[in-house]
Amino acid sequence: MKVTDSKLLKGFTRMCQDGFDQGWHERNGGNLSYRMKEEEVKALEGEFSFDAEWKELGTEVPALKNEYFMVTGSGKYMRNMETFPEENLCIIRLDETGTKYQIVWGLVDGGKPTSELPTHLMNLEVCKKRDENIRVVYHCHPTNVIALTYVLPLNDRVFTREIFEMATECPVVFPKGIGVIPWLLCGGKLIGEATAKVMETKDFAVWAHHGAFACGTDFDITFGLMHTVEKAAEVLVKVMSMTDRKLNTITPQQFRELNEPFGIEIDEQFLYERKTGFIGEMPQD
Ligand code: 2HA
Ligand code: ZN
Repeated sequence: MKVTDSKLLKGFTRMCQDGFDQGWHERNGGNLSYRMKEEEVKALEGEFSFDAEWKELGTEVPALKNEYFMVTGSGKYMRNMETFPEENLCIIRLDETGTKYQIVWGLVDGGKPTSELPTHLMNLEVCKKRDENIRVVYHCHPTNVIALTYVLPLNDRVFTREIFEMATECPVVFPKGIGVIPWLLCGGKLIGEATAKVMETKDFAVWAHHGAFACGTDFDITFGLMHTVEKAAEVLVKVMSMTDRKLNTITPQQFRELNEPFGIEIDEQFLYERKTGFIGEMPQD
C-alpha cells in the first residue's frame, strides 16, 4: 500500500490540520510523532528506501530500538501536512542501539525530523514502558494553557487543581493530572528528560511560556486530551479576567464522587483543602 493512501497517514495529517484549525500551530510551531505498529510497517515498507545515512538522535532510547515512527519535519508547517505530506513529514527507523535514526520515507525535498525529536522519543519510550499501547506524542502551542503559565504557580498540584475545577470532564479524562515544567531551552535533551519524567506517570506536560505535550493510544484520544485541557484553560482565563476568587466551584468531595461511576481514581494529591479561595493558592501541606 502507498503511504499516502494509508489510514495511518490520513489520521496523522488530519490531527495536524485539526491542531492548526484550533490556532495551536502558528508558523512552524508544534510537532507530532507516532510509534508505528508492526502490521503498519509491513503494509507500507514496500515504499521505504533504506539508503539514507544514519544520523545521531542526540539521546538514547534503547527500548525503542529498531522501531519505526511517523514524525513531522523540522521547520515544517502543520497547515501543510495534509496537502503535501511527502514534503513535510517522514517515517524514520531507529538502529539496534536506539541512538541513531534513518529516514526511510518522506521529506522528499530534504530536511530532518522535528527539532523536538529527543523529547518525542524519550516520551514515547517511557510511555511504552508503562503502557505499550501508547503510540502518539503531540506538541502544540495552546493559547490559554500558555497564558496560565504567567499567572499560576508552576506547580503540578495547583495547575492541575485549577484546571480540574473548570470542567467536571477534566479529572475523568486525565485523573493522573498535569505536570508543569519551568522554562527550559527547547529542542534538547534536558527538556526531553524533564518531560519524560512527567510522562512516566502522567499523559500531559506543560512547558511554561511555550506550549504543551500530550500522549495517548491513538490520535483521537491524544487530540481530545489536548482539546480538553485547553478548553478548561480557556474557561479559567475567562474566570480570572472577572475575579481572583470563585463564588462557586467543584469541591474535593464532589471530585471523589466521580471515581466510582467513571471507573477512575483521581490522584488525591490534587484534592487538597482550599484555604483562601484565591485562584492559584498553594496547598498548605
Ligand atoms: O517549532 O514547536 O518547540 C516547533 C516547536 C518547537
Ligand atoms: Zn513548541
